[in-house]
Amino acid sequence: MAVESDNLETLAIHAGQAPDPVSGAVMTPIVLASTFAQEGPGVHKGFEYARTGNPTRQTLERCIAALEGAAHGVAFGSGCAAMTTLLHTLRPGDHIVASDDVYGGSFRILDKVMKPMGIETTQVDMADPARVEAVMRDTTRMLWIETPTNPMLKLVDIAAVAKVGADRGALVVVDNTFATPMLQRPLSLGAHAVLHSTTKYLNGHSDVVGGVVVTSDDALAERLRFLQNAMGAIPSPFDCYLVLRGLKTLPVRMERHVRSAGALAAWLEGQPNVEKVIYPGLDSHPQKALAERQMAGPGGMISFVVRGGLPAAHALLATVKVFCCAESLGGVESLIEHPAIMTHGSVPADARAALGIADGLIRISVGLEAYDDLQADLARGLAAAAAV
Ligand code: P1T
Repeated sequence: MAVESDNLETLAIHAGQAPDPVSGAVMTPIVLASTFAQEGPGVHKGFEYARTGNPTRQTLERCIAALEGAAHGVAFGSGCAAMTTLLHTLRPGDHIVASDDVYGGSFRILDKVMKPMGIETTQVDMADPARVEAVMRDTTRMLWIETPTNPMLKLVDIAAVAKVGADRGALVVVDNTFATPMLQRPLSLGAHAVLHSTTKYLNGHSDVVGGVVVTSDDALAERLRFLQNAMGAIPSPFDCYLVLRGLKTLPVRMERHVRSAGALAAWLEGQPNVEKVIYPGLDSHPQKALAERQMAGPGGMISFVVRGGLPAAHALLATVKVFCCAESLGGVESLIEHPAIMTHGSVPADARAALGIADGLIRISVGLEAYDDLQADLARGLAAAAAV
């Protein structure tokens, strides 16, 4: 029997899972078989061929769906695979309205994959829902919301923008990768579907690339399952197992990520060669009130601008040791990166400039190391940057 609960801490450990009926194993088995025996043609235990369905994957899909309060989950081989498959529910001639500041790879899919297929996207600062409404067309079929955005940590009022989309019959999708269901549950605010790069906080240990889409819309879920099987961008059973394992500690990890990030953001704001700190929990963040209303915590990501531009940024990145210079986020270890060169290099320079992705902009993913070590590491990095 599966454990039932309304508490995310319990669901993260038990949702979709029960001791293995054959062996009693308390952890979900990794089922590697690519095909499943059928008693006769079409007579089977619910699994036929492993692209179509796999027990380890199904358990993961059910667990993440439960955490987001969704009826269905569909897992993929990466966040980008999840996005590309979801976008294939659209048809040529359809139009998307997306947040202006999205992960560089998400922009690349919209601009270099979907646009040549006749699916155009208009990007807009969604801080004001009226701006979303103003760019919607008769052909707008999807709103693509990222909140907090990557890397500028802008927020979107999900309930307000979802209403604009739903009133016009558009599917409202939220990329909830930065917040996780621990901090924000978009379906309860009116979104129709939620996407995650499970590579990040959900797995949490920087050893899996994966993605998922969850929804309570039965027809959308059926179409996504069809596309998951037909297009085939599935995750491996081992990766599904690792994400399931990571999910069990998501609630406690997020608590620590938020606590350390909040303290570091406040400390960074007091440093003389830091020009600006962007963190939704700071009074200086223009949408702090929205963060408090919409999120259970401001998250574990901080962006800041170091004085001295590119040379100073290079010196900082070369000096830090606890923070590892690498793309990605959401792992137990702290990461630091330079969005203009790294994660958002695929965004055109003029668009980056308009968003504020400057040469001095640094993004950090605050990990679970001792807080004092994190602060001391950044202090050394900032001293090196000041000396350039
Ligand atoms: O890397 P992948 O699992 O394919 O996920 C893509 C993706 C989707 N959505 C958001 C908000 C993301 O941040 C990402 C991936 N982002 C990084 C690799 C990064 O360093 O920002």
